[in-house]
Amino acid sequence: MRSRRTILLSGLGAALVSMAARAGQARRLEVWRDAACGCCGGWVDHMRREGFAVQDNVAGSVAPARRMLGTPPDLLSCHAARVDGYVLEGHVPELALRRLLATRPPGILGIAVPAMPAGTPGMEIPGQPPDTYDVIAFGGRPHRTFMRFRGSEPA
Ligand SMILES: [Cu+2]
Repeated sequence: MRSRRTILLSGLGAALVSMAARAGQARRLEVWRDAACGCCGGWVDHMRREGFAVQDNVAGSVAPARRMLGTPPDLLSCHAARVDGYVLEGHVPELALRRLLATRPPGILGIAVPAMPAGTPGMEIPGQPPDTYDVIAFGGRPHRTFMRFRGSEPA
């Protein structure tokens, strides 16, 4: 039988290993946005704060990147991104991305927050209450709601 001390130490070891894994594999995120988009920069800052190593591609148009990624034209917002093989569109909260990466539901190409709801990460508008909005999963048919948020919190 393992002693209490051994169990405590192995628990600590596991925690250290997972911390090291997280620090070592700064998750890489590629973004495509146009230079004039202020709220896109706000979203990039949000993702950097959450620990993503962001490769920020500023382009005259996001359309070629969307064609390359296969972003559905009915879910457009202001910027496109790719993380770990998944396609993102718009002000997707990090929490929704984290759930996608942890659960990897079959048949999903990516997630999107169409348009630009107020209160999404990078779209905080002083004095305006956050909208309630859906994060949409695409890739299957039809699109479906992946998570619902109000501002940056699940609703
Ligand atoms: Cu935006």
